[in-house]
Amino acid sequence: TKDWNGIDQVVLRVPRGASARVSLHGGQVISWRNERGEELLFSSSKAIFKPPKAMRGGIPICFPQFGNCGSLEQHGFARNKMWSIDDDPPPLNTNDGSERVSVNLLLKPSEDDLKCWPHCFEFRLKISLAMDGDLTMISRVRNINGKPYTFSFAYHTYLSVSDISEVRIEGLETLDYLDNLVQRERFTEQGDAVTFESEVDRIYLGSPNVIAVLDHEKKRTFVIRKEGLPDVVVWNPWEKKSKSMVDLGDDEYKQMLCVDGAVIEKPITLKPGEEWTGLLELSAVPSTYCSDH
Ligand code: TA6
Repeated sequence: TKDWNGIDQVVLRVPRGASARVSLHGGQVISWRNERGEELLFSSSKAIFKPPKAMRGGIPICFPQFGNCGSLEQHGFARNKMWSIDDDPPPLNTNDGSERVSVNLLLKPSEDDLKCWPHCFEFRLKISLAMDGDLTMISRVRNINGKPYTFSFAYHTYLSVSDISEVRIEGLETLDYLDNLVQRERFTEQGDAVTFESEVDRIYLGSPNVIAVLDHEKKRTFVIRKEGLPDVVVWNPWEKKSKSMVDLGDDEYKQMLCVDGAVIEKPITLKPGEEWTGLLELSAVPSTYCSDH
């Protein structure tokens, strides 16, 4: 379909008239709605929609580099590329058989890409919407018989929350994290949950495969299940940083929280013919969480 900018989008809808749907622009999920048609991902009201530049929000794919401590642009080039529909995806052995609608996308390096990152890769991305509205993303990166190469990766997931000061993350307690606000110095999480009173920009290391993000006002819990993604990025820019971002409304930091399944501390190295898989499953369930504020 074409959207308001006349930009090609893929929209996945569950059959039988329910309102659950996922919209994609290139390899970026830009909208995920539940069966009541509620939007579950954050999109900035000031997003700059200049394809293929990633818009601020949804779930941009950070590949082959997370952050800016490498030779490539911030978060790598994959999120700024137009992907193609993959008509003939190789079979996946992770399909649990449950009924879902899916689209398969493919990204291969262009001549330009090979100039800045000279590695032969095929990146296959399968995005699925289950009947109950759960969103699954499966990334498969294969080294197509080039020399070995190393990459880092993240599903840069902007969750929509009602009020960041009433949100808590469970599942990261006692973990070590690298704090991007102090040159990635290493700390250990002391709290019984991660809560938010100021800017947070951390990479939690060696996390469990299930993380919960509890939104008090909406009485909603995001359950994040992941495989092959040992690290979790947690980011909220808060007020001061937001004001310096042209593509984020001044107060919008209150309605967003990035919780990214990622591989950063120990990047992946693929030998010729090897393949890496990173699976992320998001669900949004009603919760009776009441903040202790
Ligand atoms: O940790 C997440 C992060 O690296 C933050 O430092 C912030 O830069 C965020 O990603 C957004 O990056 P972007 O390039 O999308 O503005």
